[in-house]
Amino acid sequence: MKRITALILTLAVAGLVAAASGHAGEAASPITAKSKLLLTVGPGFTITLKTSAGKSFSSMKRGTYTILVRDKANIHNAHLSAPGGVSKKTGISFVGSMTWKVKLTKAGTLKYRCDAHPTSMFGSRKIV
Ligand SMILES: [Cu+2]
Repeated sequence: MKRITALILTLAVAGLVAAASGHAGEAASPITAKSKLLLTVGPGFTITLKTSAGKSFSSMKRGTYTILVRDKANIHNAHLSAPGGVSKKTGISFVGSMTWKVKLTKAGTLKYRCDAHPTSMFGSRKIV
């Protein structure tokens, strides 16, 4: 009986450790401006922001980021904004790639969205 209890405890602790370390492929700590970013919109109804290595992240340090924007549909756009007057966007009819240099000087929330579908295609990251 004791052995079974110990086994259950071990499994529970392992589960907690796995939960604390976050999702696979997601940076656990804030990324820095050394990471280049990829903002991809379309061709379906999706907009994603990842590192160029394909990693997800939830927070980022202040700094000047290079963002490669890939706008893959003429019904969507990419619109990014952040505290300090940061506002960049592609045109909705635009299809193609462009590179943005984005200077994040203030803590807060970086937001990105498609202006044509702002309630379904959006996301945010914490700036620290
Ligand atoms: Cu859209």
